[in-house]
Amino acid sequence: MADTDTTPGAPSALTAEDRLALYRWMRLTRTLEERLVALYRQTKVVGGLFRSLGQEGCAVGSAYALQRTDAMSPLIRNLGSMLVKGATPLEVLRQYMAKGDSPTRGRELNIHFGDVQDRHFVGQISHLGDMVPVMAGITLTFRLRGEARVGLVYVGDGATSTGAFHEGVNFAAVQRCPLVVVVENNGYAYSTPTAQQCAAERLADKGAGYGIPGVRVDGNDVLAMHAVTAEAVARARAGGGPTLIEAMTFRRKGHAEHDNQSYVTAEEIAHWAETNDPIDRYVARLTGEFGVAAADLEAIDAAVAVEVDEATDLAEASPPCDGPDALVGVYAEPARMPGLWYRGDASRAVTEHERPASWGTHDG
Ligand SMILES: Cc1ncc(C[n+]2csc(CCOP(=O)(O)OP(=O)(O)O)c2C)c(N)n1
Ligand SMILES: [Mg+2]
Repeated sequence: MADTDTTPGAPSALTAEDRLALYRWMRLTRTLEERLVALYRQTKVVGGLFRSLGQEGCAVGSAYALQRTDAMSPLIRNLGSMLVKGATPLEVLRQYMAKGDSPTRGRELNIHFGDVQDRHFVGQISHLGDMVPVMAGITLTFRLRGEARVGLVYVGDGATSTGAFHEGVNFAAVQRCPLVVVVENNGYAYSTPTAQQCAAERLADKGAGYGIPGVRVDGNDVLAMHAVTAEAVARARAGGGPTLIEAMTFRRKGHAEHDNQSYVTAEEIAHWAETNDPIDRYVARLTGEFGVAAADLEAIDAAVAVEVDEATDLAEASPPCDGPDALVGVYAEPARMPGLWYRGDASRAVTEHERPASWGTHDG
Protein backbone atom coordinates (compact mmCIF):
# COMPACT_ATOMS: atom_id res chain seq x y z
CA MET A 1 0.00 0.00 0.00
CA ALA A 2 1.22 3.47 -0.83
CA ASP A 3 2.61 6.02 1.62
CA THR A 4 -0.35 8.39 1.81
CA ASP A 5 -1.65 11.35 3.79
CA THR A 6 -5.00 9.79 4.53
CA THR A 7 -6.16 7.07 6.85
CA PRO A 8 -6.55 3.99 4.66
CA GLY A 9 -10.17 3.40 3.94
CA ALA A 10 -11.43 6.09 6.30
CA PRO A 11 -15.20 5.67 6.60
CA SER A 12 -17.08 8.17 4.51
CA ALA A 13 -20.63 9.43 4.48
CA LEU A 14 -21.68 6.90 1.88
CA THR A 15 -24.81 4.81 2.28
CA ALA A 16 -24.95 1.04 1.76
CA GLU A 17 -26.53 1.76 -1.63
CA ASP A 18 -23.67 4.08 -2.58
CA ARG A 19 -21.13 1.45 -1.61
CA LEU A 20 -22.74 -1.11 -3.90
CA ALA A 21 -22.95 1.47 -6.67
CA LEU A 22 -19.20 2.04 -6.41
CA TYR A 23 -18.67 -1.69 -6.76
CA ARG A 24 -20.96 -1.85 -9.78
CA TRP A 25 -19.19 1.03 -11.57
CA MET A 26 -15.79 -0.58 -11.03
CA ARG A 27 -17.04 -3.95 -12.24
CA LEU A 28 -18.71 -2.36 -15.26
CA THR A 29 -15.49 -0.53 -16.13
CA ARG A 30 -13.43 -3.69 -16.01
CA THR A 31 -15.94 -5.89 -17.83
CA LEU A 32 -16.44 -3.29 -20.55
CA GLU A 33 -12.69 -2.92 -21.04
CA GLU A 34 -12.27 -6.69 -21.22
CA ARG A 35 -14.93 -6.78 -23.93
CA LEU A 36 -13.11 -4.00 -25.76
CA VAL A 37 -9.92 -6.08 -25.66
CA ALA A 38 -11.78 -8.96 -27.33
CA LEU A 39 -13.15 -6.61 -29.98
CA TYR A 40 -9.69 -5.11 -30.48
CA ARG A 41 -8.25 -8.56 -31.12
CA GLN A 42 -11.00 -9.13 -33.65
CA THR A 43 -9.81 -5.89 -35.33
CA LYS A 44 -13.19 -4.29 -34.71
CA VAL A 45 -11.75 -1.44 -32.65
CA VAL A 46 -10.49 1.49 -34.71
CA GLY A 47 -7.37 3.06 -33.18
CA GLY A 48 -5.79 2.36 -29.82
CA LEU A 49 -7.21 0.76 -26.72
CA PHE A 50 -6.05 2.25 -23.43
CA ARG A 51 -6.72 0.17 -20.34
CA SER A 52 -7.36 1.35 -16.82
CA LEU A 53 -6.81 -2.11 -15.33
CA GLY A 54 -5.95 -1.63 -11.68
CA GLN A 55 -6.93 2.05 -11.74
CA GLU A 56 -10.71 1.63 -11.60
CA GLY A 57 -10.91 2.66 -7.93
CA CYS A 58 -9.25 5.96 -8.64
CA ALA A 59 -11.53 6.79 -11.58
CA VAL A 60 -14.79 5.65 -10.01
CA GLY A 61 -14.18 6.88 -6.44
CA SER A 62 -13.31 10.40 -7.57
CA ALA A 63 -16.06 10.81 -10.17
CA TYR A 64 -18.65 9.56 -7.69
CA ALA A 65 -17.95 12.66 -5.57
CA LEU A 66 -19.32 14.92 -8.33
CA GLN A 67 -22.88 16.01 -8.96
CA ARG A 68 -24.55 15.76 -12.34
CA THR A 69 -24.07 19.47 -13.10
CA ASP A 70 -20.40 19.47 -12.14
CA ALA A 71 -17.95 19.37 -15.03
CA MET A 72 -15.36 16.66 -15.48
CA SER A 73 -12.50 16.27 -17.90
CA PRO A 74 -11.46 12.63 -18.22
CA LEU A 75 -8.34 11.09 -19.72
CA ILE A 76 -7.58 7.76 -21.33
CA ARG A 77 -7.61 5.89 -17.97
CA ASN A 78 -10.97 7.36 -16.99
CA LEU A 79 -13.52 5.15 -18.65
CA GLY A 80 -14.85 4.50 -15.12
CA SER A 81 -15.23 8.23 -14.46
CA MET A 82 -17.14 8.68 -17.70
CA LEU A 83 -19.51 5.83 -16.90
CA VAL A 84 -20.19 7.30 -13.46
CA LYS A 85 -20.86 10.68 -15.10
CA GLY A 86 -23.42 9.12 -17.41
CA ALA A 87 -21.64 7.79 -20.51
CA THR A 88 -23.21 4.50 -21.54
CA PRO A 89 -21.47 1.24 -22.50
CA LEU A 90 -23.26 1.42 -25.84
CA GLU A 91 -21.84 4.87 -26.60
CA VAL A 92 -18.37 3.71 -25.59
CA LEU A 93 -18.53 0.56 -27.73
CA ARG A 94 -19.82 2.45 -30.76
CA GLN A 95 -17.16 5.10 -30.29
CA TYR A 96 -14.32 2.56 -30.08
CA MET A 97 -15.63 0.89 -33.23
CA ALA A 98 -16.03 4.30 -34.95
CA LYS A 99 -19.63 3.54 -35.87
CA GLY A 100 -21.78 5.99 -37.79
CA ASP A 101 -24.07 6.46 -34.78
CA SER A 102 -21.25 6.80 -32.24
CA PRO A 103 -21.04 10.05 -30.25
CA THR A 104 -18.53 11.60 -32.67
CA ARG A 105 -19.71 9.65 -35.75
CA GLY A 106 -16.20 8.36 -36.34
CA ARG A 107 -14.44 11.70 -35.98
CA GLU A 108 -12.63 10.75 -32.78
CA LEU A 109 -11.60 7.50 -31.16
CA ASN A 110 -11.77 5.62 -27.85
CA ILE A 111 -13.20 7.77 -25.07
CA HIS A 112 -12.47 11.08 -26.76
CA PHE A 113 -16.01 12.38 -26.68
CA GLY A 114 -17.91 14.80 -24.55
CA ASP A 115 -21.30 16.04 -23.52
CA VAL A 116 -21.24 19.58 -22.20
CA GLN A 117 -25.03 20.02 -22.36
CA ASP A 118 -26.32 17.38 -20.01
CA ARG A 119 -23.82 15.06 -18.38
CA HIS A 120 -21.01 17.62 -18.34
CA PHE A 121 -17.98 15.64 -19.28
CA VAL A 122 -15.66 17.66 -21.45
CA GLY A 123 -14.19 15.88 -24.46
CA GLN A 124 -10.53 15.23 -23.88
CA ILE A 125 -7.74 16.22 -26.18
CA SER A 126 -4.52 14.25 -26.36
CA HIS A 127 -2.09 17.01 -25.47
CA LEU A 128 -0.92 16.19 -21.99
CA GLY A 129 -1.83 18.80 -19.37
CA ASP A 130 -3.80 20.99 -21.73
CA MET A 131 -7.15 20.18 -20.18
CA VAL A 132 -5.99 21.82 -16.92
CA PRO A 133 -6.13 25.41 -18.28
CA VAL A 134 -9.33 24.51 -20.16
CA MET A 135 -10.94 23.35 -16.92
CA ALA A 136 -9.54 26.38 -15.08
CA GLY A 137 -11.41 28.52 -17.61
CA ILE A 138 -14.60 26.50 -17.33
CA THR A 139 -14.58 26.64 -13.54
CA LEU A 140 -13.78 30.36 -13.64
CA THR A 141 -17.09 30.85 -15.46
CA PHE A 142 -18.84 28.90 -12.68
CA ARG A 143 -17.40 31.30 -10.11
CA LEU A 144 -18.10 34.44 -12.15
CA ARG A 145 -21.69 33.40 -12.77
CA GLY A 146 -22.19 32.54 -9.12
CA GLU A 147 -23.03 28.93 -9.95
CA ALA A 148 -22.36 26.38 -7.21
CA ARG A 149 -20.66 24.06 -9.66
CA VAL A 150 -17.29 22.39 -9.48
CA GLY A 151 -14.91 21.02 -12.11
CA LEU A 152 -12.60 18.04 -11.88
CA VAL A 153 -9.70 17.43 -14.24
CA TYR A 154 -7.64 14.24 -14.46
CA VAL A 155 -3.98 14.22 -15.42
CA GLY A 156 -1.30 11.56 -15.31
CA ASP A 157 2.03 11.77 -13.51
CA GLY A 158 3.67 12.59 -16.84
CA ALA A 159 1.31 15.48 -17.52
CA THR A 160 2.36 17.23 -14.30
CA SER A 161 5.67 18.07 -15.98
CA THR A 162 4.11 20.07 -18.79
CA GLY A 163 3.93 23.85 -19.01
CA ALA A 164 0.16 23.66 -19.48
CA PHE A 165 -0.25 21.92 -16.13
CA HIS A 166 1.75 24.66 -14.40
CA GLU A 167 -0.12 27.50 -16.06
CA GLY A 168 -3.50 25.91 -15.50
CA VAL A 169 -3.04 25.09 -11.82
CA ASN A 170 -1.45 28.46 -11.13
CA PHE A 171 -4.27 30.34 -12.85
CA ALA A 172 -6.92 28.29 -11.04
CA ALA A 173 -5.20 28.87 -7.70
CA VAL A 174 -4.89 32.63 -8.15
CA GLN A 175 -8.45 32.93 -9.42
CA ARG A 176 -9.81 30.62 -6.67
CA CYS A 177 -11.49 28.51 -9.32
CA PRO A 178 -13.68 25.67 -8.02
CA LEU A 179 -11.38 23.07 -9.54
CA VAL A 180 -10.15 19.69 -8.32
CA VAL A 181 -7.03 18.38 -10.03
CA VAL A 182 -6.60 14.62 -9.75
CA VAL A 183 -3.12 13.38 -10.63
CA GLU A 184 -3.22 9.66 -11.30
CA ASN A 185 0.30 8.60 -10.40
CA ASN A 186 0.41 5.17 -12.00
CA GLY A 187 4.19 4.98 -11.99
CA TYR A 188 4.75 5.52 -15.70
CA ALA A 189 4.28 7.98 -18.51
CA TYR A 190 4.39 5.58 -21.43
CA SER A 191 7.72 3.82 -20.68
CA THR A 192 9.18 6.54 -18.44
CA PRO A 193 9.09 5.88 -14.69
CA THR A 194 7.84 8.85 -12.67
CA ALA A 195 11.22 9.36 -10.96
CA GLN A 196 12.89 9.84 -14.34
CA GLN A 197 10.69 12.76 -15.36
CA CYS A 198 10.15 14.54 -12.03
CA ALA A 199 12.64 14.96 -9.18
CA ALA A 200 9.95 15.68 -6.58
CA GLU A 201 9.26 12.61 -4.49
CA ARG A 202 5.62 13.43 -3.99
CA LEU A 203 3.61 15.07 -6.77
CA ALA A 204 1.13 16.24 -4.11
CA ASP A 205 3.87 18.58 -2.87
CA LYS A 206 3.47 20.60 -6.05
CA GLY A 207 0.28 22.02 -4.50
CA ALA A 208 2.36 24.05 -2.03
CA GLY A 209 4.10 25.77 -4.93
CA TYR A 210 0.75 27.17 -6.03
CA GLY A 211 -0.56 27.91 -2.55
CA ILE A 212 -3.25 25.22 -2.66
CA PRO A 213 -3.73 22.03 -0.63
CA GLY A 214 -1.97 18.98 -2.02
CA VAL A 215 -2.95 15.59 -0.70
CA ARG A 216 -1.75 12.10 -1.50
CA VAL A 217 -4.24 9.27 -1.37
CA ASP A 218 -4.23 5.54 -1.97
CA GLY A 219 -5.90 5.51 -5.39
CA ASN A 220 -6.62 1.79 -5.19
CA ASP A 221 -8.83 2.29 -2.14
CA VAL A 222 -12.07 3.41 -3.74
CA LEU A 223 -13.55 4.65 -0.46
CA ALA A 224 -10.48 6.72 0.43
CA MET A 225 -10.44 8.07 -3.11
CA HIS A 226 -14.06 9.09 -2.79
CA ALA A 227 -13.61 10.65 0.65
CA VAL A 228 -10.61 12.77 -0.37
CA THR A 229 -12.29 13.93 -3.57
CA ALA A 230 -15.56 14.70 -1.77
CA GLU A 231 -13.66 16.90 0.67
CA ALA A 232 -11.90 18.75 -2.17
CA VAL A 233 -15.19 19.14 -4.05
CA ALA A 234 -16.89 20.55 -0.95
CA ARG A 235 -14.05 23.02 -0.41
CA ALA A 236 -14.20 24.15 -4.04
CA ARG A 237 -17.99 24.50 -3.95
CA ALA A 238 -17.75 26.60 -0.78
CA GLY A 239 -15.35 29.04 -2.47
CA GLY A 240 -12.15 27.55 -1.04
CA GLY A 241 -10.42 27.17 -4.41
CA PRO A 242 -8.57 24.26 -5.99
CA THR A 243 -7.05 21.13 -4.48
CA LEU A 244 -4.36 18.92 -5.96
CA ILE A 245 -4.93 15.23 -5.28
CA GLU A 246 -2.19 12.72 -6.03
CA ALA A 247 -3.75 9.28 -6.34
CA MET A 248 -1.20 6.48 -5.95
CA THR A 249 -1.93 3.63 -8.31
CA PHE A 250 -0.25 1.42 -10.88
CA ARG A 251 -0.71 0.85 -14.59
CA ARG A 252 -0.94 -2.92 -14.95
CA LYS A 253 -1.00 -2.89 -18.75
CA GLY A 254 1.12 -1.16 -21.34
CA HIS A 255 0.37 2.40 -22.36
CA ALA A 256 -2.11 0.89 -24.82
CA GLU A 257 -2.79 -2.58 -26.16
CA HIS A 258 0.02 -2.27 -28.70
CA ASP A 259 2.61 -1.75 -25.93
CA ASN A 260 3.87 -5.00 -24.37
CA GLN A 261 5.16 -3.21 -21.25
CA SER A 262 8.53 -4.95 -21.56
CA TYR A 263 10.10 -2.17 -19.47
CA VAL A 264 8.27 -3.32 -16.32
CA THR A 265 9.12 -6.59 -14.60
CA ALA A 266 6.49 -9.33 -14.60
CA GLU A 267 7.03 -9.63 -10.84
CA GLU A 268 6.04 -6.03 -10.20
CA ILE A 269 2.90 -6.32 -12.28
CA ALA A 270 1.97 -9.60 -10.59
CA HIS A 271 2.61 -8.08 -7.18
CA TRP A 272 0.14 -5.27 -7.84
CA ALA A 273 -2.40 -7.68 -9.27
CA GLU A 274 -2.17 -10.04 -6.32
CA THR A 275 -1.93 -7.60 -3.44
CA ASN A 276 -3.38 -4.31 -4.60
CA ASP A 277 -6.20 -4.84 -7.03
CA PRO A 278 -8.84 -2.17 -6.30
CA ILE A 279 -11.78 -4.48 -6.95
CA ASP A 280 -10.39 -7.39 -4.90
CA ARG A 281 -9.58 -5.06 -2.03
CA TYR A 282 -13.05 -3.54 -2.14
CA VAL A 283 -14.75 -6.94 -2.27
CA ALA A 284 -12.83 -7.94 0.87
CA ARG A 285 -14.02 -4.81 2.64
CA LEU A 286 -17.60 -5.06 1.47
CA THR A 287 -17.96 -8.68 2.53
CA GLY A 288 -15.95 -8.21 5.75
CA GLU A 289 -16.43 -4.80 7.31
CA PHE A 290 -19.77 -3.99 5.66
CA GLY A 291 -21.36 -7.45 5.81
CA VAL A 292 -22.37 -7.62 2.14
CA ALA A 293 -23.22 -11.16 0.97
CA ALA A 294 -20.92 -12.50 -1.74
CA ALA A 295 -24.05 -13.57 -3.63
CA ASP A 296 -25.15 -9.92 -3.89
CA LEU A 297 -21.87 -9.02 -5.55
CA GLU A 298 -22.14 -12.00 -7.88
CA ALA A 299 -25.61 -10.82 -8.88
CA ILE A 300 -24.14 -7.43 -9.78
CA ASP A 301 -21.41 -9.13 -11.83
CA ALA A 302 -24.03 -11.15 -13.71
CA ALA A 303 -26.17 -8.08 -14.45
CA VAL A 304 -23.11 -6.16 -15.66
CA ALA A 305 -22.16 -9.05 -17.97
CA VAL A 306 -25.65 -9.01 -19.52
CA GLU A 307 -25.54 -5.22 -19.89
CA VAL A 308 -22.19 -5.37 -21.70
CA ASP A 309 -23.35 -8.28 -23.91
CA GLU A 310 -26.49 -6.41 -24.95
CA ALA A 311 -24.60 -3.20 -25.63
CA THR A 312 -22.05 -5.13 -27.70
CA ASP A 313 -24.76 -6.70 -29.86
CA LEU A 314 -26.31 -3.30 -30.52
CA ALA A 315 -22.96 -1.65 -31.23
CA GLU A 316 -21.90 -4.42 -33.62
CA ALA A 317 -25.16 -3.96 -35.50
CA SER A 318 -24.62 -0.21 -35.79
CA PRO A 319 -23.92 1.17 -39.26
CA PRO A 320 -20.43 2.24 -40.32
CA CYS A 321 -19.65 5.91 -40.84
CA ASP A 322 -21.25 7.66 -43.73
CA GLY A 323 -18.56 9.16 -46.01
CA PRO A 324 -20.14 12.54 -46.88
CA ASP A 325 -21.08 13.02 -43.23
CA ALA A 326 -17.37 13.46 -42.51
CA LEU A 327 -17.60 16.89 -44.20
CA VAL A 328 -20.13 18.16 -41.69
CA GLY A 329 -19.44 19.74 -38.35
CA VAL A 330 -15.66 19.47 -38.29
CA TYR A 331 -15.16 23.16 -38.94
CA ALA A 332 -17.73 25.88 -38.50
CA GLU A 333 -18.90 25.77 -42.09
CA PRO A 334 -21.31 23.07 -43.12
CA ALA A 335 -20.66 21.11 -46.30
CA ARG A 336 -23.70 21.97 -48.30
CA MET A 337 -23.17 19.67 -51.22
CA PRO A 338 -21.61 16.26 -50.72
CA GLY A 339 -19.17 15.58 -53.51
CA LEU A 340 -17.71 19.08 -53.39
CA TRP A 341 -14.77 20.10 -51.26
CA TYR A 342 -14.72 23.18 -49.11
CA ARG A 343 -11.70 24.92 -47.74
CA GLY A 344 -11.32 28.30 -46.07
CA ASP A 345 -14.09 30.52 -47.38
CA ALA A 346 -17.25 28.49 -46.92
CA SER A 347 -19.10 30.58 -49.50
CA ARG A 348 -16.95 29.13 -52.23
CA ALA A 349 -17.18 25.50 -53.17
CA VAL A 350 -14.11 23.85 -54.64
CA THR A 351 -15.10 21.47 -57.35
CA GLU A 352 -13.43 18.18 -58.10
CA HIS A 353 -11.91 19.92 -61.10
CA GLU A 354 -10.21 22.59 -58.97
CA ARG A 355 -9.14 20.30 -56.19
CA PRO A 356 -5.33 20.04 -55.92
CA ALA A 357 -4.00 16.51 -56.31
CA SER A 358 -2.23 16.83 -52.94
CA TRP A 359 -5.59 16.73 -51.17
CA GLY A 360 -5.94 13.07 -52.03
CA THR A 361 -8.91 11.20 -53.40
CA HIS A 362 -12.39 11.86 -52.15
CA ASP A 363 -14.46 8.72 -52.29
CA GLY A 364 -17.56 9.99 -50.46
C1 LIG B 1 2.32 17.33 -24.61
C2 LIG B 1 2.35 15.87 -24.99
N1 LIG B 1 3.52 15.21 -25.02
C3 LIG B 1 3.54 13.89 -25.36
C4 LIG B 1 2.39 13.22 -25.67
C5 LIG B 1 2.43 11.72 -26.05
N2 LIG B 1 1.89 10.94 -24.93
C6 LIG B 1 0.60 10.56 -24.91
S1 LIG B 1 0.18 9.76 -23.49
C7 LIG B 1 1.78 9.88 -22.91
C8 LIG B 1 2.12 9.36 -21.55
C9 LIG B 1 1.19 9.91 -20.51
O1 LIG B 1 1.63 9.58 -19.23
P1 LIG B 1 0.84 10.07 -17.98
O2 LIG B 1 0.60 11.53 -18.03
O3 LIG B 1 1.57 9.58 -16.78
O4 LIG B 1 -0.59 9.35 -18.11
P2 LIG B 1 -0.89 7.77 -18.15
O5 LIG B 1 -0.85 7.34 -19.58
O6 LIG B 1 0.14 7.10 -17.32
O7 LIG B 1 -2.25 7.65 -17.57
C10 LIG B 1 2.60 10.55 -23.81
C11 LIG B 1 4.03 10.84 -23.59
C12 LIG B 1 1.19 13.97 -25.63
N3 LIG B 1 -0.01 13.39 -25.90
N4 LIG B 1 1.18 15.27 -25.28
MG1 LIG C 1 1.26 7.81 -15.75
